[in-house]
Amino acid sequence: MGKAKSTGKVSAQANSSLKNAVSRGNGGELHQRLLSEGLTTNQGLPISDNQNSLRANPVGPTLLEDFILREKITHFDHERIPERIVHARGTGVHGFFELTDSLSRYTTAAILTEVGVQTPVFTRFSTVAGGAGSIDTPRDVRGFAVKMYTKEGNWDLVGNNIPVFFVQDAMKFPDLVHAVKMEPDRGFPQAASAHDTFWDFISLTPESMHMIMWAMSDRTLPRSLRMIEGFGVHSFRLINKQGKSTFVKFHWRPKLGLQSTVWDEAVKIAGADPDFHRRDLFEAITHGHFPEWELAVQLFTAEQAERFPFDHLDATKLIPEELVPLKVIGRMVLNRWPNNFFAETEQVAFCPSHLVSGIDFSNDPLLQGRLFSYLDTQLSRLGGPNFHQIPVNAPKCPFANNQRDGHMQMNQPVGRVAYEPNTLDPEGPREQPKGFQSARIEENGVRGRIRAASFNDHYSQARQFFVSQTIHEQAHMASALVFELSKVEYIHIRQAIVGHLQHIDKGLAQRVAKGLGLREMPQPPVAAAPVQQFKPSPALQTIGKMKGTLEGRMLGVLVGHGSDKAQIDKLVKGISKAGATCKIVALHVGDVVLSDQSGLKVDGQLAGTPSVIFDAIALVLDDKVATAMCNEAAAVDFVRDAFGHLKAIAFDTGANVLLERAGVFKDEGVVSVRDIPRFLTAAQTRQWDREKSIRTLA
Ligand code: HDD
Repeated sequence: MGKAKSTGKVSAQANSSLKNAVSRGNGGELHQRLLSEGLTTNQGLPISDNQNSLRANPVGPTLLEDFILREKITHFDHERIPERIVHARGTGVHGFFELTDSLSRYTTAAILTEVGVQTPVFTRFSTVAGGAGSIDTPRDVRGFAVKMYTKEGNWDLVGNNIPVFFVQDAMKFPDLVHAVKMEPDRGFPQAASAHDTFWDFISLTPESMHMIMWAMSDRTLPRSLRMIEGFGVHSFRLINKQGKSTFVKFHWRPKLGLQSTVWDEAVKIAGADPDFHRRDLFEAITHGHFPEWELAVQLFTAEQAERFPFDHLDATKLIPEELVPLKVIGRMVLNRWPNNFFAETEQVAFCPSHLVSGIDFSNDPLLQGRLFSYLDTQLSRLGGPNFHQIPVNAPKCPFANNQRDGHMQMNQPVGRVAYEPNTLDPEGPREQPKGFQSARIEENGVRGRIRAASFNDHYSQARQFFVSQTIHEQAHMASALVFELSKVEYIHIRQAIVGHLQHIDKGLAQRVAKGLGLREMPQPPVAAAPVQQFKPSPALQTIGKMKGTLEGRMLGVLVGHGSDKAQIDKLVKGISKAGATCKIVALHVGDVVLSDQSGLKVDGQLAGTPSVIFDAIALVLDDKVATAMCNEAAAVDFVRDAFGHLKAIAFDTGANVLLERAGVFKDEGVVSVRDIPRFLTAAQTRQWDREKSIRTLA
């Protein structure tokens, strides 16, 4: 029969090990015996020498005939595929989505109506601007892409950790990306927006101002990927049995709450551990601490949307929770690290156009452009139109059609018929009347290259975001703007940005102008629409969404020879009871000999385990060791940085001398290690009030 039906078996085959491939092809006894030894060419030929190439004589040239060498090197030469043009650096995890509250009134999609069913997912987190080998902690938006292998087909929700976007129309996306990526003549900066071309583009793109406020906030400096929110960004539609459509926005909310680092910390983490986020996720999952997110929706009708004081089809706008509350409908748990980074994380192909019946797109012009871009990019990135057969991309439900051939075709469709309609293959795939239906929408108006007037308000929500932040977060934003713009060489670009800021908040504009040493306040540009004074929305804060818990956090305990064994035991027990991970740090790896002569295994050598990787630190040191550590830069930095990054510090009286050396003064967050409950409470948050005493913020 002529149908190309795949049930996932083909995928499994493609993924099968070399051993299986060889044994399937050649059942011979010699092969079976050699297989236990293992190494073969890709054609199944047992390899006798994997150390030496074939040479004309012991000191002679290598022979072209050496097909084993050529096969090995040719494969190696082609191991890399083009990295993603954006979101190149990422890390992915398997897990499941489980619906807890049915949306059957609004949609027919099984994944949103069948409570309790667990749907497998693959979720990839990413930075946007940097290349695949860049760092995990630049100031950048984080991608949050979820592929849900539903029983009705794959649904990809390809979002970010910020609910709005830089531009309104897909036409501007290549310009935005060219502006933020490293400058083409010099090949730097890598993974950084602090350069002329980015801010030049932004200064001429007032619609980006709302996103800029988010980008300059601590949201773009996450402490952990387990502590970020995710947003579908655009309005989508849900379609119910009667064909009625309701608008929907999707939100992922982390169970661990939100947490960010401070800028100086993020910069230092980049040096200490460029893989900080990837490692954090890997360690959490391999230790069974599975990160979890709630899926929440905002549902609203077209009539409601008419009354919003902004256009929800404009991706530079969000819908405040105060206007349309969030309804939690499910949870996602990530619980399985991929077997192979390349095969899964690198080859996973997300497309916003992958959706299931009962869900549909809106007219958001950014989304409409995305529907083209992703499928197109996968063709060159993954080499052809059969990328859906790669196991991580293949639906886990049956799929069948008459598409044939192409690069890397893994299936072997049988029969004569690869077209429809036909009479020759009555069993072949046919249209399904109950299949996907686009929302029945009446469209009218005059076509043209038009930006709707309802998209003109570029500053009101930017202002709302800024005024919704705590004073600490506002100071961080002002300082981030000063930092970024100070890296811009052209003064007119700095001035233009400060001009925009005046529409958002005069105080902010003044702080940034002062930080940049501008003598005069630049003129604000003409605003295309009046700035509306929306009420603050505390849900937009990061600090406000930090959870009073130690769950998912990591604490570091600095010890040395002679440290108080009983105290360390109590502390470690307290930390683990509070749900945090504890790492023992000392000058050297190996064991330290404690006060009772027992040995304690050290997890990290001090010079390689700076305090930036911890949420709080404890210093359990006797006088002698602490005094010696005063001459160790790594020890002084360990303490100074923890203090500077507003973390809680617990100390033994012996460690006083080290605190002094590091310039630490006692505040609410610097507590005796004898008072473990107080330390653990202080460790749940950052000491925001400390900041004004230790650094000048704009
Ligand atoms: Fe995009 C990748 C998120 C606008 C074109 N995008 C990509 C990824 C995420 C997003 C998370 C990485 C997926 C993965 O892990 O493989 N992109 C967004 C969001 C946007 C957005 C939330 C706005 C709301 N993107 C956007 C536009 C275009 C693209 C307007 C083009 C018109 N995006 C791409 C791309 C990428 C991509 C070039 C690069 C690699 C890929 O698709 O697979 O096609």
